[in-house]
Amino acid sequence: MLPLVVALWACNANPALDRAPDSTEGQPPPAEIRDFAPTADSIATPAETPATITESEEDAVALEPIAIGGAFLACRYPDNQKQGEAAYRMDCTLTPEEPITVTSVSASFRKIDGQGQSYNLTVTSQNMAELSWVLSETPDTLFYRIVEATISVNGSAPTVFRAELNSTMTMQRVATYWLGGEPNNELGPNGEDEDCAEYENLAGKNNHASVTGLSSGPLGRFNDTICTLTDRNFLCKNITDRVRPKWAVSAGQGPFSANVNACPQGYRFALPMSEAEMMEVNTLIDQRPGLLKMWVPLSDAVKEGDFRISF
Ligand SMILES: [Ca+2]
Ligand SMILES: [Ca+2]
Ligand SMILES: [Ca+2]
Repeated sequence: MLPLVVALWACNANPALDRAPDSTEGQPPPAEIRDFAPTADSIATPAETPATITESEEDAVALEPIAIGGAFLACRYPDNQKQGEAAYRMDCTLTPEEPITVTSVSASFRKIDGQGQSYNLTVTSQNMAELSWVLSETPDTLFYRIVEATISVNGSAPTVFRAELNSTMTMQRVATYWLGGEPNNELGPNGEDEDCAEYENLAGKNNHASVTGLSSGPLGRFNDTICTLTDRNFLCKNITDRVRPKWAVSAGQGPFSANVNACPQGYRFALPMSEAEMMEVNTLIDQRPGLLKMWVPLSDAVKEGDFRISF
């Protein structure tokens, strides 16, 4: 299993306190982070949780505002979510450098796309003592990797934190997205089992029906196949701009493991996450009759039958 979260850093008004990210690729310099300086409006706190929880006047005076610039934010998606949901859950935790007693917190969260645009995430619940939050987001932002939070603890100045998602999530299967009878984990000629998902065009879907005698629903396009097959393109989603098309097919082909660098700049190996997106991709690939099949980021190589999506 991949490490859940890497490359976390915090931004502070004092550059000396900034933490360098583990990787600088594709990440804006700290100066840009300050573009997201919070306003009163952006420091949102869920209605269930008061913005400020102070035990007493005395406590508030006794506790020094903490320096949270050295804290780090980590976020991950819980397992077993499902394609086709209207919202997806993400869990985030802020870990201070030293243990602290928390008396008040305000926090707001956003996803950041490749051009630095931010998209608000909804805070579903907050655990003040543990500085942890349950967030929800729409499928539209799922493949953006950067989570940004503006957090104030015990009256500290609002501080901007960023976390880079690098995780996988087991995904409940939606039968209607798969071809009839798939996934079937059929053994290949050398005894390999089928651990990677491919996306069939209409010709492939019709061929599957004639070979197996099994019909598929209107959206059904996925099949599990052998991961080392090389005559497959990759499905790519635009995570950067609103100018180029939302979906693209990689120019090159390769085995499933070649997905990391397969997509064009600004696009990411991605999966349709709703019926509407399935229809968009169906339309796209059916207009490309020369296209054989595409990989999509679903694999049950870790645990048979347990398909994972990567972020
Ligand atoms: Ca399998
Ligand atoms: Ca199969
Ligand atoms: Ca397997």
